Amino acid sequence: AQLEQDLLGALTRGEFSLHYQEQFGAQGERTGFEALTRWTSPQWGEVSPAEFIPISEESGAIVHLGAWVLTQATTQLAKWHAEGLTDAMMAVNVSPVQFLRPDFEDSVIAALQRAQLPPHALELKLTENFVASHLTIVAPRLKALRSMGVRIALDDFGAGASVLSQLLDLPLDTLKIDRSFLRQSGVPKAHRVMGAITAFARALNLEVVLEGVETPEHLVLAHKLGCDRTQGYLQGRPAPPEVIERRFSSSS
Ligand code: G
Ligand code: G
Ligand code: NA
Repeated sequence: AQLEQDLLGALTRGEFSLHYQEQFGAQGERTGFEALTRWTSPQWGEVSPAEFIPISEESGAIVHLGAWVLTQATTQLAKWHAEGLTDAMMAVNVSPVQFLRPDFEDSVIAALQRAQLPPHALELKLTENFVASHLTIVAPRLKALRSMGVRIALDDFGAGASVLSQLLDLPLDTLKIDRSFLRQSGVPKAHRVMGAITAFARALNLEVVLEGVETPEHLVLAHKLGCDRTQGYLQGRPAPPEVIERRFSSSS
């Protein structure tokens, strides 16, 4: 309860920051970033989003936090575009509570306009579980966002409970394979399932992102599977923007 109280004021006290993790294409080129929220509390130290996101969903604080994340991440991307990374995309995690707000679409439009970014530079990440379990309310909203040009990614794919036929009519751009499959990547069955997921994605014309790439073997597997993008500790841990910038000035 104390943590929850603290969380409510944390945004105005400026205790949140964004880290960014790079994503790379099949040729090893940087395709963009995922924004990941960090909370550094004077009292609790570094609190994991796995802990504070669910709490802020319950209290409703996620609405303000989510809006702040969207603004920060698009502002940062615009800066990187201006510095020459003109094709880079930004993936942002969207919580169900945030997405279901009637003004969510407007907040996306506003963030893009403020940052003067093309809509396709922004990728909104929703979990498969959320989308599949709220299909009738989610589908029309996805259509509206997609018709603006914003990209939609289905996150943690394979860990949720969707019926595949439900996904056929959804306006999606990207499937992000759940990290749990890669953790079992020594298991032939897990390989075959990842192969099936990528084939499914291709049948729907979706890009595939493999997350949790931690070893050279994982990267080889991603290439064998034909994944369009990879993300993980092997290629770069999430880090503050100034650290990310040092990485790209040393690699170009
Ligand atoms: O960065 P880390 O792996 O610790 O994040 C843990 C979880 O928290 C991940 O599943 C990630 O998607 C989620 N997360 C991180 N930042 C945000 C955010 O800004 N909004 C939402 N809704 N989830 C986030
Ligand atoms: O599902 P999502 O993309 O939101 O997950 C992002 C989370 O995964 C972030 O919290 C990030 O810190 C974490 N992460 C990123 N790369 C790796 C990795 O290679 N291995 C593991 N175990 N976690 C990772
Ligand atoms: Na996630």
